[in-house]
Amino acid sequence: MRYESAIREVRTKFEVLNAELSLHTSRNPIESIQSRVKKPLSIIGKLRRQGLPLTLDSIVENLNDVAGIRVICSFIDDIYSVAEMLARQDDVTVVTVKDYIRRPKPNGYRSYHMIVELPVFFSREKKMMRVEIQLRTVAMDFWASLEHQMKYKKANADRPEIAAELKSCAETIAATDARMMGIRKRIEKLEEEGNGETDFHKSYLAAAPKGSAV
Ligand code: 0O2
Repeated sequence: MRYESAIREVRTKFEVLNAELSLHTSRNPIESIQSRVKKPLSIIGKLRRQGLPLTLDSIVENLNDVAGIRVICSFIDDIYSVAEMLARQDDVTVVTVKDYIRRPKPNGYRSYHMIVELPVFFSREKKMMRVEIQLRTVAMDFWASLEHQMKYKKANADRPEIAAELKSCAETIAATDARMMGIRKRIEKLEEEGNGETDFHKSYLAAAPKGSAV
């Protein structure tokens, strides 16, 4: 319940940011938000692998990803914008950041990971809760979801030629992400240039005799 509450707090923060930014930019920087509380069996497995005690205190102390939230953004720069806006909020402490976008994993995995800590107020107490946030674009999510399915369900997914093919797909997707952001920026620039000419200026230009210095 505590971890679900922490997820709710963080989700609301992202929803508020998305609502405000979509007013300013007429588009949604956040496409969707998914969340999960880690299943008890996965928690036990992780504690065992790390040789940690199987107690509630040990979970709270040692595991940062019991509450997980995945924020799917439209463009690469949206990831950095919303991550920075969250980090600036004064009830949020950033515990760690792993930037697998600037430094992708050797297999090609790209995402921006943050562990944040924030207060959650319950009936009798305030608890500082940790949440793992994964921010990625729609394209990065497409790759990670399919890679996860293939890797975890098939024994041969680690063969070098398959790993190389998956990595090559990740690179194609990253290049497409960068191009899509470039296209958006060009459109925004053109719009800005168009808006720079006020209606008054446009009609003045149209009315001015050819060759005059307006
Ligand atoms: P699930 O089921 O998604 O929760 P740590 O959690 O810090 O002990 P690690 O590996 O250092 O372990 O953390 P990291 O690098 O921040 O990655 C944690 C999560 O990122 C993983 O959670 C995945 O969700 C995702 N992830 C990391 N690497 C890959 C990858 O190569 N492919 C895919 N598809 N996802 C990845 P879990 O706990 O593995 O699983």
